[in-house]
Amino acid sequence: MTSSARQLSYIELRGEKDIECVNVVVGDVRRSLSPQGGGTFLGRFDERLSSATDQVSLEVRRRKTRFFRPTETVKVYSIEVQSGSGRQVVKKGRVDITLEVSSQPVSTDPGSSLTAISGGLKPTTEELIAQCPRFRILVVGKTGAGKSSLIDRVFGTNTTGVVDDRPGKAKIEDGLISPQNDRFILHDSQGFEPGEGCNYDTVTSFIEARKKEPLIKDQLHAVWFCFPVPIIQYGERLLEDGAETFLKQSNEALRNIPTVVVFTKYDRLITHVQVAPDRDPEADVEAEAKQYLQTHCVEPIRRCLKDKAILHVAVSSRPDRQRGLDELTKLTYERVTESFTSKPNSVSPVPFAAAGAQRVEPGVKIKSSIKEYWRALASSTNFWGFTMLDCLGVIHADIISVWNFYDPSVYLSSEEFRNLMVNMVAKVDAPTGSSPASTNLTRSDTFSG
Ligand SMILES: Nc1nc2c(ncn2[C@@H]2O[C@H](COP(=O)(O)OP(=O)(O)OP(=O)(O)O)[C@@H](O)[C@H]2O)c(=O)[nH]1
Ligand SMILES: [Mg+2]
Repeated sequence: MTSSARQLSYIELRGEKDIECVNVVVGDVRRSLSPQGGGTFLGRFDERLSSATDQVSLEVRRRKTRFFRPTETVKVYSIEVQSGSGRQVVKKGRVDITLEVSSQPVSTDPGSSLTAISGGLKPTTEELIAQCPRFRILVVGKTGAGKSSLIDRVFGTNTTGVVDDRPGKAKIEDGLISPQNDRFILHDSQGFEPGEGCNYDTVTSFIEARKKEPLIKDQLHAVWFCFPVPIIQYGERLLEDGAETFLKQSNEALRNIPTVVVFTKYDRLITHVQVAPDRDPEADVEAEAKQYLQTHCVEPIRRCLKDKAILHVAVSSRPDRQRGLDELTKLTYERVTESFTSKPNSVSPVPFAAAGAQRVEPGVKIKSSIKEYWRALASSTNFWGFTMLDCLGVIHADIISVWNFYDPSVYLSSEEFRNLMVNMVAKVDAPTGSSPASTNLTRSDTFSG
């Protein structure tokens, strides 16, 4: 079946010479524009515009300069595409953007986007990714709570340098896809100041609206509530007035959405306990910190939520502290699996997206890839009758999508890398006189559980 849809066919950005790279994001698709020199970047493609918003975002990464810009920055420009087809020129500060939109017939067959890798054999992960291409997470917390630092540690991104010039409502509603890891969408309540009632209302309405989305890929998959561990002796407080009201109000809205309370900057508490003047040098620092956390963080939140059990974890985003991040990833994955898995012993798209997006916990990836995915594969007849090359191609595609390595030049998915892998297997495994490409698998060659 076919219908007509608008497609972005051409985009060009003219800016300054310090622009390092430009990504265009249309709906769930991100592409890099090719550099033309002199601050000009362009791309020709046939991405269908997202019908919900008809919005295109451009992420512009600028180099550091010795004096004026000590770190790299990423700025996000959002463009509302005008109705109809044709050329549209937009000026954003010192950047000129040209878009060309055309009307094209498109197939409405739901299976048509799945490309067979070879001989009709499809990567098993492709269908899961088509149903839920990204893990959608909302991170809530006051300004400076450590939200961006936490996201960067868990997802291997660089959001702390991002300057987002979109208005507050768009920031939370549209979400942000990182150029370093496009397997998750971040909805960040950034700039949440204590007492900003309307900002809290924006977040609650956003949560409610996402609950009504019919497709799981558009729903919220997890929420992290970030509270920096307060050092009471310094006069710091866990719950500002607005935050307490918001926590109570959002509790109802968050029912059935995997939510974890994250106590951030835990390293500050450890240091505080270590240097306390009257402390017994033999006492266990971790045990004291845990007790403090229970009294000053967990209990107040539990009281605020009228004794409702809360999932919580203390983390630090400092490079030498990993443990809390592993725990947070595992806890989130488990809750997401409970909430979004309908059939036992099956791989569901949302937990699969959660496992793929994170970059701290190999165990979660292994659980998602080996325990469920490989077991499903072993009990299927997927590989029966296909050549070794077809099968390797599929396994290769699946492994890359599960592990979500940072691979900006897309080398791991290239033909070159695939050939390298096939040749390696040929040397190790092929019987004399046969090539892996031509060896057909029989049922007994398939994997056994
Ligand atoms: N000691 C310590 N400092 C941290 C930690 N995480 C973040 N910080 C520092 O806290 C400050 C704020 O961190 P961000 O990650 O930008 O906080 P944010 O919540 O994203 O803030 P907004 O974007 O303004 O809403 C920065 O100076 C970080 O270096 C942590 O785990 N430990
Ligand atoms: Mg931030």
